Amino acid sequence: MTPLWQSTCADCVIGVTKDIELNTGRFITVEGIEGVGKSTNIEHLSRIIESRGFKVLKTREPGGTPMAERIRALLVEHGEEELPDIAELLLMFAARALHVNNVIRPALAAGTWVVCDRFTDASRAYQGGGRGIPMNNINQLADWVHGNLQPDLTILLDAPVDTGLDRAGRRGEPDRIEVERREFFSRVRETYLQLAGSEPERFIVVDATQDLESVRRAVERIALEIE
Ligand code: ATM
Repeated sequence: MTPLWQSTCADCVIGVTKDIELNTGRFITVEGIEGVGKSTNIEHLSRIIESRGFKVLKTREPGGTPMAERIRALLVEHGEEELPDIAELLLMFAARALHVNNVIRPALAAGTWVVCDRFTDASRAYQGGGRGIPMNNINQLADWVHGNLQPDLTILLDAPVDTGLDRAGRRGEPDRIEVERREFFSRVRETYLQLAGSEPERFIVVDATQDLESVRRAVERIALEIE
């Protein structure tokens, strides 16, 4: 059987996107620094969308396919050698290329809504803002890997770094990225907020310092309103 993504990509390459868009699911990404409650709210968001009668695929980055999950392990483990920033960025995009082609595009083409825990905005925030890699290099990779696929909606769960790190710190041993210093996560958060400010039509920023029930209700309203 021909995988769906082949025909989808072929159609996109020749620029016939309008009709396809009418038949595809929505691509929703959820972003934020550690400890802002992404996992819980992704569960809630997905349940509400399902209750509206849509099929939902929950997935995550880096990861989401068997090989991309193996790349994720390389990225988060404390490995036996130093991982240069450029290698970190390229591995993120290698995992993303697998995920976009093998999972996200086929799901959207089949009418499934995709709810993804992090996507390219995380590369902009962590590798761009956090590590200092120029944004135009990241955007070039983004164009190359998924030029004609952008999230329809990005929910940014935002909280001050101390709040996030404090909550995340209670979850056990930090991985290779989580051990970064507070200033690193401040730059990540600032970059997320700048991205949200520069694309207000795509981003919704949710104040994740509110009590859990208020955040949950905010996410619920969003899930009920997405067209
Ligand atoms: P989660 O633990 O939130 O699933 O993500 C793993 C790490 O990958 C996370 N680290 N911290 N803190 C953020 C990081 N990450 C990037 O640095 N760039 C990316 O493009 C993505 C998708 C994730």
